[in-house]
Amino acid sequence: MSTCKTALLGGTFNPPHNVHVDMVKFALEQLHFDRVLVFPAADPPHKDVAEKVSAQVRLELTRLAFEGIPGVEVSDFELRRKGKSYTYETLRLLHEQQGEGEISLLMGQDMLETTPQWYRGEDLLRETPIVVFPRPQLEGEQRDEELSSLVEHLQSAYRARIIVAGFPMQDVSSTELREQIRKGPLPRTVPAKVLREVLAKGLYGVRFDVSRGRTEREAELITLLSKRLSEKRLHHSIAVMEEMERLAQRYGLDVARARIAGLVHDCTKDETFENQLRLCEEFGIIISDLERYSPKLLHAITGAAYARVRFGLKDEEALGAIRYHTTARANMTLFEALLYLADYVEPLRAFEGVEQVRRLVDDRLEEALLTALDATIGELVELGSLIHPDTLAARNSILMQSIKENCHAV
Ligand code: DGI
Ligand code: FE
Ligand code: FE
Repeated sequence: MSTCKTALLGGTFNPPHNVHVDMVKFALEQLHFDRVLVFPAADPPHKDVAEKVSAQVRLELTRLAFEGIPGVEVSDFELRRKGKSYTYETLRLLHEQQGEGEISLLMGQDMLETTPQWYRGEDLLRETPIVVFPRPQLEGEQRDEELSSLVEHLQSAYRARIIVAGFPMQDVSSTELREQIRKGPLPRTVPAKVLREVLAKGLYGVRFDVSRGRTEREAELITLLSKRLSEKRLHHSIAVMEEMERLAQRYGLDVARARIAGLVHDCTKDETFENQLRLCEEFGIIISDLERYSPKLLHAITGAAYARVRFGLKDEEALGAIRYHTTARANMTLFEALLYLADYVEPLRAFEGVEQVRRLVDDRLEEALLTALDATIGELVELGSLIHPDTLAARNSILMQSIKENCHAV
């Protein structure tokens, strides 16, 4: 018989978000479960799941959210079941299928409060170990006591076996997430792969077209860009525009100007190498040898000129930020740094290391920049690519800045 330590997380997952992922990772890494079964709920027979996202689609989104995390199985068990999916019944059927191994339930504090009222809830509490994730503590609130008295009560009334996870379950409202997806700024708290699928399927009423522009000027630019960029690149550009808004608010930059820079930053990205060279000639840009051998770098240089000449963009700071958005440079302005980072962390980005920079970007700008530059340089070395001196100078200038600060402190 298997003695595998299993946990189960059920939910609607409409959409799945990072709190779900973090709870599951915590169970695997800190509580040493061997596996976590994730069970998206079936469509309830008499009422629509919000926004009519079918169980099959929620299952697909949930699979994307947990993809690549060893030990997680996203299961269509609930979807294949006939009748109502009472947790007690689900557990009973699972035990029938797989024999002895114990299955614990993962849940948030809110759910634990209502468990005794569930279908056969008292039996469930007697038979099933539970891991409860506490509500985040608000300043001055006595949540801890509330939770411990609830746990004590359930233990003495039902001999429930309850573990309180040392990891709070942030309050995330799915309704708000869907609203943010629809209206922007795109949330950072939904995995990028999930967001991309939501966009591809147009779920939750999301549209990534002119309607995403907030002013006539933005709408006009989106129309122009949609003729020059692939759909994927246009989505990225709109996501950078919205990320710029978030960062501009955070760091006191003009939001309207920041959004425009984000929107147009990659306006020549989809041009061929020949066209890039033609644009350089047309705009009188002289490029270095190194730039000629690093075609990926040209779009930042031609993009700034194109935005100035063809889009009539007059904001010199924004144009400068576009010019250096790929390589960065020494002693960047705040505008330049924010565009470089918005491009790196926008919510549709899914590459390795992006989460680390996302965690830093709101509070530790320099560290975020340094981490992003280090990762890029590391990757370029790995690929055997050329490294532009501006990229190295950017990194060096941040390091020298922090050395200077440390020296003053001594
Ligand atoms: O245009 P995006 O894809 O949104 O992003 P980007 O403008 O930052 O371009 C990213 C690419 O540019 C990525 O493949 C890494 C590459 N890159 C960044 N700095 C350098 C660089 N490539 C070379 N050869 N040298 C650099 O210094
Ligand atoms: Fe770019
Ligand atoms: Fe970009």
